[in-house]
Amino acid sequence: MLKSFMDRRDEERQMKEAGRLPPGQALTQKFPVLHYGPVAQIDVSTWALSVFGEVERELRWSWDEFRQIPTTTITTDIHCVTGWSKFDTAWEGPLFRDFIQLCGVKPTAQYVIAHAAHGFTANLPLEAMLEDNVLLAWKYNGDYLTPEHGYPVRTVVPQRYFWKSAKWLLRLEFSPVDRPGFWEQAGYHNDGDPWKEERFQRQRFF
Ligand SMILES: Nc1nc2c(c(=O)[nH]1)N[C@H]1C(S)=C(S)[C@@H](COP(=O)(O)O)O[C@H]1N2
Ligand SMILES: [Mo]
Repeated sequence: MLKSFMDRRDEERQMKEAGRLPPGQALTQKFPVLHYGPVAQIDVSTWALSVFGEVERELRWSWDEFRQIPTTTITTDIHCVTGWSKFDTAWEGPLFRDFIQLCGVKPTAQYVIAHAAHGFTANLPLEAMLEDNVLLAWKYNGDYLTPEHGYPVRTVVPQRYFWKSAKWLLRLEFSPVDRPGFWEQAGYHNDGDPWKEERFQRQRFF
């Protein structure tokens, strides 16, 4: 008990010294599960991922088709707005910026809105999604995602608080205008950069 407590604190100190712990965050060695509502139970025999909006081709991939797309594996740190950071997590899936070559993005596309099960949405500028480590992940640590972590597919956007990484992904919308997603409408910051501690929207007092 005492030992694992010390290990966590040691690792946290190391990460802090290495400049990898954003302000106001604490290191966790667990993998907390966080979402609104029940865990989505997705049947991959009927699941599909589709893209729509400002794209050249509105396409749709079944689970079998989706797994044929070449993948990239990244190891990255993730930061939840509730205060935990988890280090060196390994995800695999198509890199978002490779993936969009398949559907072609029109110059009018400025924002990407990820639509997930139960009506969950998360919005980001297209530019943020084009970073070299944004994935449509379907593996974590070499295995399929577990239902509670987003099976079969989730977005992983390491540069932002983890609420921007939508579990149980169903559709990707390319939009000319921004539209706040689920947590953004609930008062979370529209950008969610953990290094700037963009947790909540500025309160309006009067
Ligand atoms: N579909 C969906 N995705 C979601 C959420 C959600 O409520 N629904 N919550 C987000 C939040 S707030 C966090 S911190 C991460 C947590 O991912 P994890 O449960 O795999 O740790 O999922 C994000 N993705
Ligand atoms: Mo979160």
